[in-house]
Amino acid sequence: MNHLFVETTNGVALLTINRPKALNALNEELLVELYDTLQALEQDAEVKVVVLTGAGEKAFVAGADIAEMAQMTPPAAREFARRGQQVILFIERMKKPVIAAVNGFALGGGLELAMACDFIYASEKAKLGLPEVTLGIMPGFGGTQNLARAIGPKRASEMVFTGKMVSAQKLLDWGLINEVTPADELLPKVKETAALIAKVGLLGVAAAKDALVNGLNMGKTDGFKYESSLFGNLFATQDQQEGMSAFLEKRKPTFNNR
Ligand code: DAK
Repeated sequence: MNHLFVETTNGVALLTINRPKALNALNEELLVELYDTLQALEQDAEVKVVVLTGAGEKAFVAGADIAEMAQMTPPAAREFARRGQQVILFIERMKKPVIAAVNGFALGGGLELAMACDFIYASEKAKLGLPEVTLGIMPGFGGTQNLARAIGPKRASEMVFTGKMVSAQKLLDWGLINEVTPADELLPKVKETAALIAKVGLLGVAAAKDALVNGLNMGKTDGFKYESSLFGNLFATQDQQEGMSAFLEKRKPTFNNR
């Protein structure tokens, strides 16, 4: 792998996008590596939760690689879009939670990548935005959809139409970001939260993620039905037996994710 580092400790995989010279901009090779790596992490029984961050102090991801995009023919642009959407959709459907640790600029495809994650923690230095219109294009990795759902259509429209960057603190207030920390406390804080998730039953978390992600695209009645169906499925698992037995026997559960 040329552009990614992976380090797994106690069930938490730290996945670092490493192209700091280009502020971790997403080129096609990186998107392919990201997709392959996320697939491998989903299969890896040691991994319970993934933390996605950017290398260096300046950027999470400064967007799609503009130098590469500038040269693209229409077929190449279509292939690039397909690769990007594959990554975004995979994160949303992945059976393990993915937390974005936004350590700096998260722009364009970078913010879209962060928004595809289950939730976002950010450094107080981070600046986030969707500047695509300044390049004569528009967001294409789900940015309009996910931003409007997270902060409401009025604030999303202003951000998308102006392309301006917004501080992490403001996006915390608007509900896009869960927590803002000093830069050097970002990874420790995210890892602390990831460790809580790594301790619980992965099947329960995976089913809850499914309900949260897919339920948002349904009406409330269908969402409730979907939730109850996933809830019922968990009663065929060893983890449900173990979690409840452990509570009743006043001991800590040992989940085996089956
Ligand atoms: N692509 C390529 N290189 C980039 C880059 C990017 N997005 N962002 C930064 N770099 C490179 C710079 O060119 C520079 O390279 P050198 O000149 O040193 O070789 C190096 O990173 C450092 O950047 P700066 O010198 O510009 O650093 P500053 O601190 O002055 O400024 C900045 C930081 C983040 C404000 C600035 O770099 C900037 O504005 N970057 C571009 C941000 C941007 O516009 N991002 C959005 C890209 S468009 C699609 C779906 C999605 C997308 C496209 C298609 N389909 C489904 C079809 C996504 C589109 C985008 O993300």
